[in-house]
Amino acid sequence: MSTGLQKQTETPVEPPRLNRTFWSAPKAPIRIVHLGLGAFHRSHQAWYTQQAGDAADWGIAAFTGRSPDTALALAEQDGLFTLVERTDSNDSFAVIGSIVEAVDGADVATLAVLLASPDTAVVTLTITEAAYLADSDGAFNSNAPDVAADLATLRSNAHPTTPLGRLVLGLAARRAAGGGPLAVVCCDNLSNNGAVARNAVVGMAEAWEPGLAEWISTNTSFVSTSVDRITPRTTAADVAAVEAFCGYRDTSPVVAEPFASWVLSGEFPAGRPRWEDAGALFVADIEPYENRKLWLLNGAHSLLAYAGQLRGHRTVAQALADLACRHAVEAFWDEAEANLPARDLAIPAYREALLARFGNARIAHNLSQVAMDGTTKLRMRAVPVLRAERAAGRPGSGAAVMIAAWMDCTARLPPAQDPLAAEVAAANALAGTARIRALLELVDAGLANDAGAVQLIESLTGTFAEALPLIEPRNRLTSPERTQL
Ligand code: CS2
Repeated sequence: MSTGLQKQTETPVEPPRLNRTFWSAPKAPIRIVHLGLGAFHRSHQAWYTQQAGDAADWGIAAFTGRSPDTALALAEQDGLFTLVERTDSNDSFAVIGSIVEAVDGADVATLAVLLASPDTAVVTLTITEAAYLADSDGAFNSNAPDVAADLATLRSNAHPTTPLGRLVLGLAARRAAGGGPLAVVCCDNLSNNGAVARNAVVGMAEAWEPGLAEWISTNTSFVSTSVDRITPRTTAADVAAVEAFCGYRDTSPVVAEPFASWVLSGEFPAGRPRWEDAGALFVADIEPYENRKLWLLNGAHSLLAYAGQLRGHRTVAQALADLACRHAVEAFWDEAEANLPARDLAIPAYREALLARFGNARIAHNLSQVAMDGTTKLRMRAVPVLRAERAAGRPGSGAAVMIAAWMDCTARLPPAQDPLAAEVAAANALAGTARIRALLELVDAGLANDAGAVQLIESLTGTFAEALPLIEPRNRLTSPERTQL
């Protein structure tokens, strides 16, 4: 018997692509230009800008770095993306609309037009630590090969390829157009990052056209910041989770921990969003905040990255769960803490919070990602603590073991991305103490001349093999003691 019903061929309904119907606020005018459109910019500065009470006045034009992919993907979503805030038990989802234009970084002509505009008041940067081409003392290295290549393009009126060269060209357009003063806000994990950015931008301009360097020095405020929000790389599973929960397809969501912090110090001659509405802190003296974050968070991250990979772990949470790594982190923290001013920094609570943040196993933060650019990162994360400990007459083993573990990784794991990768490989062709000294020289020339430091680091290589290392933290408090502080 026929039912009279035809069998339907079911075609799965494609969810719509994330678009403005999911985010109804009008586009804010472009007043911020960002260089380095990656996941961290989106989970941090874009989020802060969206939370500001005057967000409607502050749109971001964000330029990618080497690869245009994120710009191309976001442009198809009108700049919109989903921020997934991930706790250790659940996810929450929010659309972020503060990026109103996502642009391929190679489009230097658009960058120049935007920087020339007097409407643009702020330039934010997340171009990676290595991109500032700084020596270990933060001075601009005008002999770096990238600088020579960019200077040649600038001189021949072609488009530079490094973020520094592009920024300098944009600032030249601003000077020519009379666009007026503005603020450059460095959001990379470097100590004294405003000064490092100033040295780099003014140094590059000086080598091209000294008059421009002078204009930049007078008209650009280089704001120093300490930025913080753990933001792992987005995975295919994250894309699927957004689709399942939100009912639209977003090819470029960002996952981050709920915690966020932004401490800033400096002038904004053409204004800025009210980032303080979202919890940003404006301070006169940023150094203690920078050091607290760079040493305790980033330092521990690098230590976990090298020690953890040597012990076969893949993520920060996995490494922290290994007592060998955990003890090394606590010992390093004891040393770092001894060199931080105790007042106002609430270091015991900060450490306790870090353990919880690192321990969030739902944030799959890959150690291999943290391990990249080791020569630059160790300079900010291990060297200052090691130097301070040695100056105080203590060995500094907690910081030294981070450098030793990095050295072991360079020899035992596939080569990681590093601005000095060729030099690292050449140093590894040496043996014994000569190898240790040559590798240390790439991180800090001064320490490489300290025979005691070289010997200490050499003695700590091999720490993270199979057996538990014998590093015991000095003043380790138990969790209940810490929470009471
Ligand atoms: C990490 C940072 O990859 C790294 O070097 O240490 O990206 C870290 O996750 C952020 O600074 C957290 O704010």
